[in-house]
Amino acid sequence: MTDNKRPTPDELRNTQDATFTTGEGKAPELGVKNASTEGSTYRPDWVPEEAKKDDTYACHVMKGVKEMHDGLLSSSAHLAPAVRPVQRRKKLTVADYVRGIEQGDRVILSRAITLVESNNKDHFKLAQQVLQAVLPRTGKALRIGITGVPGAGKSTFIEAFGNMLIEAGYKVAVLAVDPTSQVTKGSILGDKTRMETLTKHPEAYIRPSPAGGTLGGVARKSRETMLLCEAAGYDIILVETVGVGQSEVTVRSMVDFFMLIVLTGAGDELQGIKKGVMELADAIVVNKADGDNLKRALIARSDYDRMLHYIRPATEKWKTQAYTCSAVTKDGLDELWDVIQEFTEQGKENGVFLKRRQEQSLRWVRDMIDEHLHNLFFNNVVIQGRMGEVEAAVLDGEMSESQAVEELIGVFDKSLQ
Ligand SMILES: Nc1nc2c(ncn2[C@@H]2O[C@H](COP(=O)(O)OP(=O)(O)OP(=O)(O)O)[C@@H](O)[C@H]2O)c(=O)[nH]1
Ligand SMILES: [Mg+2]
Repeated sequence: MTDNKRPTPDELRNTQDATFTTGEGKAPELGVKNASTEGSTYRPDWVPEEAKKDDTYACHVMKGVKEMHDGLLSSSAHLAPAVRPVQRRKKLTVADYVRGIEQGDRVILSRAITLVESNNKDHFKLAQQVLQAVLPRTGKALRIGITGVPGAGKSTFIEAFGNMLIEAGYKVAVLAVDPTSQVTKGSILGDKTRMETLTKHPEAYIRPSPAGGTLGGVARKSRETMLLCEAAGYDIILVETVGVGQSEVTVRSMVDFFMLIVLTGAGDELQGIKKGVMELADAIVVNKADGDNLKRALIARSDYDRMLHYIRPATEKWKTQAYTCSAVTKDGLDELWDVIQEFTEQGKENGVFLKRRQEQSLRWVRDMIDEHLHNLFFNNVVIQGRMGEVEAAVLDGEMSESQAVEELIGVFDKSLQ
């Protein structure tokens, strides 16, 4: 076992076994006095006649047995509470994390992501040091965002598309951004059931959404998770988000290419897709173009293409178009990958790709400042003490909203001096 490698299940089993036996990991031989068992056993009151002559009789009773033969606790159990050996995880240093990530160690990568997702201040500091150290290795992956209403087939698509990319020789990481996961207690996205083969694939890494509270919190954690995955050698990052609320805007702001997965049935009203979401997309993909649905999918595709005429494309010098595919039969996936590659090549040539990345970096900085200031204000004890009173005054009509803001900002300013 090397220092930076976690033990294999077999190694782990061996160490655990050793804690339940004595000496060198071997069970003591019956009747033989053993330094570690001596004094902890005694002979029972009754032993067979012939055994009285022989001290090596096997039957010794251990003291402090906590359970009776029927599995119930003995009356003296409370005197000797059961102590389970706890396997503590070795604390990793920044160098351990960096080395592990650079070697593509998935266990260390997961631990680093957990650090990034933690709300603990020390973890935050450590995470930032790790990020800083791996920064030169980031930025080389292609970042693809995928959105669509629930049931559009995002997860099934990612399973099929991800496997296709792996077959083509890429390492793929799948992340999810779901600001509602705090409420639903667990991510509804990035669900591993729909990504069965991808989950098991050594060239794929799947991480569900962090539970970050505010969308800003989730956004920061997701971006940093993306950077860690890039540093760990993943070439393509697929970021899934559900097509409701503000999360598409967040994901758009962290990816190079953004696709909207839709279902057949023309008209955006039908699927609750807002025009705003179409404006973010570099491709609209009509999924489930298979079987009886194929004809309808082709009609939907031209309907979307028509709608796109009236919408400003999301990316400069790129024409957003509609495509069809089937995540089940895998038809159209190749074509879509060609489109993404063309988009990337073209963007790198005309400078749009880099420009977007730079704008995104600066946007991240500003967003993080916003988030930080927001927390600083609302977690301020003086503000917390004053807030209720000011809000009540607004509700009673004694104070205008603007006065309330001025009052609270004034209080905040003073508290900082
Ligand atoms: N026929 C057909 N069914 C599909 C296709 N893609 C997905 N489905 C089915 O559509 C249903 C929803 O697919 P998901 O992949 O879970 O959809 P999702 O967009 O991830 O849904 P949420 O995670 O709830 O947002 C499943 O029953 C899939 O089997 C497809 O290309 N063709
Ligand atoms: Mg899903």
